[in-house]
Amino acid sequence: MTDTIPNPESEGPSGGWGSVKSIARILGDDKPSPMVLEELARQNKPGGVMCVSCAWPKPANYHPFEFCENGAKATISDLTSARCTPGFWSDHTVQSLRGWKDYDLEQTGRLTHPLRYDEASDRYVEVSWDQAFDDIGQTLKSLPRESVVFYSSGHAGLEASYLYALLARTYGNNNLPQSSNMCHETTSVGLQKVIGSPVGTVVWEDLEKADAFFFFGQNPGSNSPRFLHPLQEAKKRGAKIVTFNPVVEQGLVSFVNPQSPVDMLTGRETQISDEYLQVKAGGDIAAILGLCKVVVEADDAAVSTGAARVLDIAFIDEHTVGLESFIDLVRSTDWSVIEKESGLTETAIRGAGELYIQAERVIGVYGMGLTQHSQGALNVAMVVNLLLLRGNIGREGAGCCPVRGHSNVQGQRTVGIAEKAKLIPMDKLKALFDFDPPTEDGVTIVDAVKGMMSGQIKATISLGGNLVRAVPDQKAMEEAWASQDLTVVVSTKLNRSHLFPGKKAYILPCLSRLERDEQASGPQSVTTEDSFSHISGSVGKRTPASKHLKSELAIVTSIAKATVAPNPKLKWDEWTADYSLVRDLIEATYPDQFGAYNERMFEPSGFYRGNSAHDRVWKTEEKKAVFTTPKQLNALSFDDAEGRLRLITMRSNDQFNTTIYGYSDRFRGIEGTRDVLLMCREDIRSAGLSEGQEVKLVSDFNDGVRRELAGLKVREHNLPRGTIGAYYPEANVLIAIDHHDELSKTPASKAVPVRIEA
Ligand SMILES: Nc1nc2c(c(=O)[nH]1)N[C@H]1C(S)=C(S)[C@@H](COP(=O)(O)OP(=O)(O)OC[C@H]3O[C@@H](n4cnc5c(=O)[nH]c(N)nc54)[C@H](O)[C@@H]3O)O[C@H]1N2
Ligand SMILES: Nc1nc2c(c(=O)[nH]1)N[C@H]1C(S)=C(S)[C@@H](COP(=O)(O)OP(=O)(O)OC[C@H]3O[C@@H](n4cnc5c(=O)[nH]c(N)nc54)[C@H](O)[C@@H]3O)O[C@H]1N2
Ligand SMILES: [Mo]
Repeated sequence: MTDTIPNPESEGPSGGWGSVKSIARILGDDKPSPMVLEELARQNKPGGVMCVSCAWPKPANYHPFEFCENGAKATISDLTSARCTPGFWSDHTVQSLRGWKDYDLEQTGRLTHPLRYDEASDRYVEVSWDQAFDDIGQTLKSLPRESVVFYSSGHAGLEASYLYALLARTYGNNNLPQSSNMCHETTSVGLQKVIGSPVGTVVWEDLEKADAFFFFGQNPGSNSPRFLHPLQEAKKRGAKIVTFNPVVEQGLVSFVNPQSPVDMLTGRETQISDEYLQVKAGGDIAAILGLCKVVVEADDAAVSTGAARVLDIAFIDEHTVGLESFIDLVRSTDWSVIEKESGLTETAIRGAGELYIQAERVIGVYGMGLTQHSQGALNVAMVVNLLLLRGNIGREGAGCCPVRGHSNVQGQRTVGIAEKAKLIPMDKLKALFDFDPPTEDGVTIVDAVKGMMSGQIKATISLGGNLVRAVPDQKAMEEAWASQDLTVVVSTKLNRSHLFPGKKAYILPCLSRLERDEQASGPQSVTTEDSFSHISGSVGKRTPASKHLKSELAIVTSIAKATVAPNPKLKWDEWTADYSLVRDLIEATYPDQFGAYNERMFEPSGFYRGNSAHDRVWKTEEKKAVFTTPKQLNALSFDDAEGRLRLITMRSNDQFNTTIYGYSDRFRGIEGTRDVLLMCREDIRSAGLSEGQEVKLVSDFNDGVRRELAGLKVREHNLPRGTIGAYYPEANVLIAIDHHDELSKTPASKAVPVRIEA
């Protein structure tokens, strides 16, 4: 079916020469240091450096080059020779930079000195580290504890992250939201509810044994390209791949392995998806219900003829609750309703359902296409329903595979960066550090943004990230962020968040993980956790971009020393001198997961910290895996009013979140611009528009607030009717902060209700 999917826009298969050319272009125009290729060769191998881009696992049997196009871009971007020195500010005011694109800010290069915002000149000026920490500490001490937020983006290693969480708690709150609050918090909350584990259950060996992969709203070609290697292997041994995605993503259609000389010379493509179902945005609940209907119908037929059951009855009886009410809904829901809600035909869903039944071992993969919806957690629960029907969780070659974003986003949560107090072993912290940890829950990102808007949040420390640009309601957020008493952003590069300084504002420049981290006891290494819950050591070798940089860990402990009352148990200086002591603390806090941490951190593919659901131990309220009966058949919080469209906010192949490397989205055939509105031909025609026409998008959320994005050029794209696409983060101005997953508060960025104004 896939090979007939028209994708005329694409320049060809993902991977292949296109990928090599794309890296070469970045190498050419980003002025990398000469050591880039050597650095790439060390990537994701034992004793090497763990990629600064995404959280895809590191296989024990690694390739000679275990990196991908986007890992290479992230590496090159960190190793650029361009520098954003204090001198940059003699030519630019903060106000003037607000007109710059994200791409242009990124091109200014690595930050070199700590900076303080000077209101009189509207510029950042150089400041000494000591002065910065002193002022930050004084200000934090003067503020109500609950008014300060400690945000982190998922870059920093486990050691710095553990101490950052300790900083917040010894300061006096659990205000530790993270980038996953905009991302896989739906998984942390939704998956926990139904299988008792907040993270995926599969490990690398499962990829090698699976008979089928079902992809729901995850785009490996752009966002986790090394996933394409095990998928290629899977196809070679006859495994099937089925994709549900409104957009025809090239990486899920075909792949040429850029690291296979034979494939590259012959242009030999591997077809990836056997079935590609272009579900409507927000239509997965109905689509998966349809798959379940195929399974249940086949099982009913087997029962009536006395053939072997299609449901895994032994597993269901022993391990699950809730099947009956779910099956009642499956039986009573008409195909016509499923077709209408999903936008797919019964025939297409039946074809996919047959592949599900034929496969003995199935992995369900998902990403932002499921999590970023009003009913994102229900989407996740539906994937679990499908897997549970045939015992596809906690068994070799099967399981649930949420693909995580930032390189250490999952790990930061593991070691204590969490706003939910019940997730933290507070008794351990109390015993280890002799203080009374705060017991009240902290804020999520949505709460934090609303708190800034209402004036209740007065200061934010950001360990990485670009919060102002990443959150919904971005225009209002810019004002709200700048109204705070203090903003501190620990960064490698200039970004838009820096351009809305609080009354006091600091930019604290840090080392990249690629760089040598020298402390009093010698060179340090750090650790990160990947999507499969494996922990790997990472050794930075490159010369730091500036001699004034500090490590993230050293910045965290310096803020802590300036802020938190002295306590002999809080040995911030000793920990900074030797990170292995911090790993001992992590082990003492989480002994079941981090045993022999320092000894095991350089094991090939990292060490596994375990996962209960992987072993069919269900830490849910019911002590079983839970079938969820969906209360609605789409993932939306609005209906299809006349003229209302569902906007997907998308990533290009030339960006990492708010970092824009360039203007080439070659898989989708979009070059030289990001100001596009993707629509199918029928939608263009029925809206009375034509290709190339400039339009304005306006929000159609039910709160009456005017939100708009102008200057988008209409472009025909292969999409289901009623589903349109524009790029993130540019489109974030259109999303209401109150439009989020009901359970986890993850912003609903994949079906934003909008209208078009010509
Ligand atoms: N190169 C690169 N790599 C990255 C990132 C990056 O920006 N660039 N970001 C990193 C981060 S933080 C994350 S979280 C991950 C994100 O990686 P992904 O989870 O892949 O996220 P997206 O690309 O936002 O969306 C995934 C897919 O969902 C589809 N989709 C949209 N709406 C729906 C829907 O309603 N149903 C279904 N079934 N599909 C839908 C989109 O078409 C898209 O193909 O990638 C990480 N890796
Ligand atoms: N509309 C819409 N909004 C979205 C999404 C979407 O799909 N659609 N996706 C959401 C998702 S999945 C996520 S994860 C968030 C991302 O939100 P964030 O994590 O806040 O944003 P990033 O763009 O990843 O942050 C980039 C900045 O991090 C800094 N940085 C880079 N490397 C390092 C480092 O090693 N250390 C430190 N300290 N700083 C570093 C640089 O200064 C860079 O400018 O956005 C979310 N927002
Ligand atoms: Mo993410």
